[in-house]
Amino acid sequence: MGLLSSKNSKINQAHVLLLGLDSAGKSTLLYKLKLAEDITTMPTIGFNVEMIELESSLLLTVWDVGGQEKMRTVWSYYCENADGLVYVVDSTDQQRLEVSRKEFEHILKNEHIKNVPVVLLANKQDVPGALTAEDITRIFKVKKLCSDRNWYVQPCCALTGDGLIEGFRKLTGFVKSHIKSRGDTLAFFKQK
Ligand code: G3D
Repeated sequence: MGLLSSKNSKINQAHVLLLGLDSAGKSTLLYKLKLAEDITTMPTIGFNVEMIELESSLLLTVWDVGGQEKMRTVWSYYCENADGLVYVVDSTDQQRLEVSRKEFEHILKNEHIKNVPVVLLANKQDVPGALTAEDITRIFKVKKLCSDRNWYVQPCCALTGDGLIEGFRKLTGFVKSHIKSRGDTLAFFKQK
């Protein structure tokens, strides 16, 4: 999808997939961001769509597809238009950590999101004993799985909002350079 320049403003749009197992905290963090940024909500059956503008030059449309087992099978359908991926992990749910890791590994193999930047949110940092961002980086083998793209692991607490803006800012920066490099590649092929 990428840069869709509005005629009336200089704002560009990018599509961001918000994935993670059910109960990871996706709805909570979107709601928190919405309160912080006064963003628009468009609730729909089965998933949420939110518009977030953290930097004046880029409007993120965030798709929260839902993380129940049934919904995980349709994640791949949403990859086609994605310019960025935010993957939310419940850092306290050690029982389902391996399930979450496998889903993460699986979605990264999707051709449509090859090279698309990723921010992992290590959520629920307010809970004592929560795995740290470093733990999540190691357990999810992020360095290896994301060696073909920009990535970052951000500790956060969706309840208080701590770390959310930082995580989405990081993604915004990545998305901008991803779209730019894709544009440059297109320009390169047009020249040939
Ligand atoms: P989902 O949208 O990924 O399915 P939700 O997850 O946003 O519905 O969150 C699932 C539960 O986790 C909710 O609790 C929510 O309050 C809680 N939660 C989300 N983020 C945090 C966090 O950062 N810290 C803590 N302690 N809890 C969090 P309930 O009790 O409503 O099911």
